[in-house]
Amino acid sequence: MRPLVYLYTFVAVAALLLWAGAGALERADGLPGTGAIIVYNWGDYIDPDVLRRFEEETRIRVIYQTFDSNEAMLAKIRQGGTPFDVAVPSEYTVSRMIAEDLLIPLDHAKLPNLKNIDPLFLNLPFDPGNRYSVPYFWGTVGIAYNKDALGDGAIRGWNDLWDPDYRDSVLLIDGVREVMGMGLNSLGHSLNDTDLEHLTAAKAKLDALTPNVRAIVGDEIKFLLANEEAPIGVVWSGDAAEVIDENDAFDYVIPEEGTNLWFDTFVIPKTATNVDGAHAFINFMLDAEVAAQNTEYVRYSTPNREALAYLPPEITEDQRFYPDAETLRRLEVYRDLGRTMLSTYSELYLEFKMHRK
Ligand code: N2P
Repeated sequence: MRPLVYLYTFVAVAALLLWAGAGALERADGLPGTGAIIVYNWGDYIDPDVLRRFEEETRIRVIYQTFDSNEAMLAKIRQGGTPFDVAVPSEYTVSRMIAEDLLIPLDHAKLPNLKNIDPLFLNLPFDPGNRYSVPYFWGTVGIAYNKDALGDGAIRGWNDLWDPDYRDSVLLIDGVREVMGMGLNSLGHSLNDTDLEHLTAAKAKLDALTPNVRAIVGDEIKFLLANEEAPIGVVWSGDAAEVIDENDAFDYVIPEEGTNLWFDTFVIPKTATNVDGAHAFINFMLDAEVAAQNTEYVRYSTPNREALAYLPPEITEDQRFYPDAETLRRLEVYRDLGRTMLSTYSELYLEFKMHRK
């Protein structure tokens, strides 16, 4: 071949390779042809490596957005501006979303990994037959405290937090049901109480906690505790597990007066534009080995029975995060109290938050 022909051939082959390479990149990016899904999840609630694996294995790109409360998530989905394909409400918000016709029924044929979920977590009253939701993580609301600072066993229940010794010592997770629930439980009332007198009393009780409240915060609560910015935190269980991993001065207590047992779930909102992609994502997350990897990262409790085999016993046998049946029996699951009652809760909670000293 003449040199010029070499050159042409070289240029042609190089162009072809570039073109093919760009195509591959595009696919890896999940651009044309392969689709994308928009996942709406709580902050700090997935192993980024799991997301990467999903994208690699399915060629479906994940656009990922986060929220920090059921109420914020619900408002955004109601409003309908973003075409979310998957969302992660807790049980009482699943009920609300079903009632408001915001969800697409799941196609169980596309979720073969549902068989991995412990039947204990299936068919719960908020969604009989799991028509709309499948379990992701579960946990409790409780108290993380620094036993070196306060003394081992210093905290047993909600009412310990009102001790005048704990001035400026308590961080609260910013959640309306969580904080109002603490007020209600501390008075011996139900977390689902709708008696206005009880709710007002709970709010007054919270006001009395104000001198001890250092701050009301979001996901950063775990870093603040682990860094010993405060010795006490009202937190979700998995956040406490992470704090303890970071700082072994901490312990986690399920309050003796009772507390909330919650279940977070995957749903497909009616805003979805890629329903098949959403099912593929949920089914991937239900895979035993994926769920185990995700559980080790996120530190919440997994409802995936098959995943337990992949997890170290230090995790699965820790009664603080996998409490026994007897403990579970004295816990309460939030019920959907309806829009009006939730507004009442929110108003009282807001008043408590705003009028702190
Ligand atoms: C994760 C939040 C846990 C959700 N940052 C509690 N339902």
